[in-house]
Amino acid sequence: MSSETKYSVCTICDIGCQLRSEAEGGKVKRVIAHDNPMLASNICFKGVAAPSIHNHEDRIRTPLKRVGERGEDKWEAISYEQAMTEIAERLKTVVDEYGPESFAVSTSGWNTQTTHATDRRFMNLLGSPNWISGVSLCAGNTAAVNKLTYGWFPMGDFGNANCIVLFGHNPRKHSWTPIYNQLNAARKRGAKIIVLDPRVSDQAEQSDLHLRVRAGTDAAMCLGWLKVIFDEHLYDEAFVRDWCVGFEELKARVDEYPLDRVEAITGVDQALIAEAARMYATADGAIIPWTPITDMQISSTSAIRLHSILRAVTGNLDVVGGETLGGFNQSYIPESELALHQALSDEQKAKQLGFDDHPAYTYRVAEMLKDQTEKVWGYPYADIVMGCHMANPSNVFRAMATGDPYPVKAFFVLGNNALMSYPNQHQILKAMMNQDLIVAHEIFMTPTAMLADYVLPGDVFTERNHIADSWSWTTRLALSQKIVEPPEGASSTFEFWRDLANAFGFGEHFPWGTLEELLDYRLSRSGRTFADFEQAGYMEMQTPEFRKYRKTGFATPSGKVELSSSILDELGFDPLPYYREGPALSEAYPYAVFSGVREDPFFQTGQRNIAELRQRCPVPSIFIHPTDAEKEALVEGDWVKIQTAYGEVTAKLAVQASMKQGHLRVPHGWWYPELRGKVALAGAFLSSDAVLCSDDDEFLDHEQGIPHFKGYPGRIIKTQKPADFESSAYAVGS
Ligand SMILES: Nc1nc2c(c(=O)[nH]1)N[C@H]1C(S)=C(S)[C@@H](COP(=O)(O)OP(=O)(O)OC[C@H]3O[C@@H](n4cnc5c(=O)[nH]c(N)nc54)[C@H](O)[C@@H]3O)O[C@H]1N2
Ligand SMILES: Nc1nc2c(c(=O)[nH]1)N[C@H]1C(S)=C(S)[C@@H](COP(=O)(O)OP(=O)(O)OC[C@H]3O[C@@H](n4cnc5c(=O)[nH]c(N)nc54)[C@H](O)[C@@H]3O)O[C@H]1N2
Ligand code: SF4
Ligand SMILES: [Mo]
Repeated sequence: MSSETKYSVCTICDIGCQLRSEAEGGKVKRVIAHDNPMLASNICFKGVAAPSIHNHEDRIRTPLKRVGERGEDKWEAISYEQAMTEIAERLKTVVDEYGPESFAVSTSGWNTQTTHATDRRFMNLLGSPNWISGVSLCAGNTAAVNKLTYGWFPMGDFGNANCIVLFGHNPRKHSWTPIYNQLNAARKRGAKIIVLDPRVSDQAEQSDLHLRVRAGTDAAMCLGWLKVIFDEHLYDEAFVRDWCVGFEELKARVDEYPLDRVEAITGVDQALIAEAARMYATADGAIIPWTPITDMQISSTSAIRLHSILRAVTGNLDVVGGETLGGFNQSYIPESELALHQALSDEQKAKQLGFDDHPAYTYRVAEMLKDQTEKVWGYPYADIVMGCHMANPSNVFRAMATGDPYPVKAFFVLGNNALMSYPNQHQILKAMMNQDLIVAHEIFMTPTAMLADYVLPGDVFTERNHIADSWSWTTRLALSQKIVEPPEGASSTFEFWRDLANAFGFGEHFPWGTLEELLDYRLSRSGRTFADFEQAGYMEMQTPEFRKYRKTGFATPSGKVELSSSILDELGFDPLPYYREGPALSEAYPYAVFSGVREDPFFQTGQRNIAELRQRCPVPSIFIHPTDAEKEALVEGDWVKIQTAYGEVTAKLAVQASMKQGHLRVPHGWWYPELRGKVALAGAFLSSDAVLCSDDDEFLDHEQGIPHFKGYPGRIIKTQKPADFESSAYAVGS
């Protein structure tokens, strides 16, 4: 049997490692390291398991139509053509009755990368602004908030930085592997690493300084750092004078956070706070890499803005060893253009759910930044990490559930387990039960897909050609080659949107017959085709032009770095960063519960059905500090429930000295594929963090409306191992 090897960009998690895949006899056999030594050092468990995922017997291989009640998980197999005809007809009925804004889409990051913004393109032509994504909680929202300060989302120069600050972010061998490698290389070079984490995480263990912050208090910590930096004149006075606005106002705000106050809020000794601030501010080249931890907490907008302010005032913006403002890759048409945001009228943009309540990443801000973005970066809309100009998920699910402020009656979900991937899972279920039409585009039958009317099988990264462009965050373009054929009934997300567009009479805007033609189009301004790109190599990047702002200014309304945000001011929010306390702990709910610490063998809600991965982590765990365990009369291995005022989840107890006292860690993403047919929605409500976390106002960041997943009130009680688990193949012996 002949075997071959091709370049792949792994899309199992969002970091997109460059690897190679081997196929034999029309099947993927192995995923192996890249041949470039810079890219070859290691592959995580999940990447190695790609052939088991791609060839898995549970993969959906043919379009399915619901025959039972919604959520009953009963299906008939139909053809792709029948599915698309019926979906188009039913969507037209909804749009005719309720208007285009009654159509919402939820999608995700890398796994649906072959969409090439055709989803936004379709929605913008149709007239719906109600697109949401998991990136509203992860990097997409950071990008949007960074733009408020200096008009772009920078990438840290790990290769040259002399100090790296990790706010919770904990890359390790099987999580964010390429960043883990970069951190190891930096440490070897002598770069200092500061970690802020309630736990003694893997990165904290090896850090130069570890600040054990109380969960959810990162914004207060940053204000404390600025207090030290301003009081001790550790900032770049020339840059602040020439390129920043709002310094005096910011300084006055920072003066409200003396270190004794910051110590009281964060639980970190003030001498250590000052030492860390000095280490960061005096390093010759320092970075604060993006972190999801500040993307999911009550003061998120302030915390993200504070990171961007720290970068700017310490002179680390757009310099070697600092944070690069890369701009678009000029040889690849960006998603920002493909999305056709201009096609959506102002009237429809203003209907975007969240536009009034929580506008920071909606079209409302995008419109305010449009002229300057075009002037500086060449395009009016900068879709960085997909996350800009989107609706607020909680507002969308409320509208779906209740019709407030208007009905949303059709919901398409592509490569995203939406039921479990936002706060308030109870409301999401209610929302989905109230739909006239749900379509899921998936590779496995997830709890979300079980709630659909139609499930369309997706392809995977070994089955399609692609050029990954790092979502315009950097200028890197990476080659990913098809090595095997997708299942016969499968479609790429691009084909799905193109075919739907044809059914709606928008075909002229989707003139690409194949993905390769679309890739040719995206490369056309550099006079190349996909075949040329494949021939030339596997990766290219543009050399950054540092301090471009000296020629163009920043892409903000003032053209400067806005320490005080004119946009937040105009929207009626506090223009300066502040700290807000999350929902209060109480006698009934005395612990601060946080989601996070991803399990090594899985990506988010996925892969619980992949035996070689599940064996590494058969059941979910809740972490507790030994002192708290003793107080609660609990021991390692007990089955426990975390309860909040909103719900409860069950998992096994792990007593860990590395935990911070007073905190409980709840895992994200657990459902039980093996309980399909035995427990409703395959146990999606048994152990999911989204059951515990509310989206009531006191849980939501004001400006973005994102939930507080980092330190909400809960309690822990002992329970029995759920009876259903006894029959679970993976729970044996656990
Ligand atoms: N409650 C809660 N919600 C969260 C988080 C949390 O901690 N708690 N974390 C947030 C974070 S950090 C992130 S990054 C997001 C992640 O949210 P998602 O990126 O949606 O992550 P997954 O849960 O892995 O869901 C992806 C789905 O895509 C399917 N899939 C995989 N490959 C393909 C493909 O090639 N084509 C198609 N069509 N489908 C595919 C998988 O089977 C899986 O069901 O969730 C966010 N939401
Ligand atoms: N194997 C594997 N790897 C993954 C993923 C996966 O699902 N599986 N998911 C990927 C994705 S999409 C993401 S977003 C990342 C997430 O990965 P990371 O960025 O590493 O984040 P987490 O693992 O959620 O949590 C990291 C640390 O944050 C600490 N922490 C909790 N609350 C707070 C807080 O309020 N403040 C501070 N400063 N620290 C806090 C926790 O104690 C924990 O040690 O992992 C990526 N890598
Ligand atoms: S870290 Fe693992 S799962 Fe993520 S892209 Fe790399 S190989 Fe794939
Ligand atoms: Mo994430």
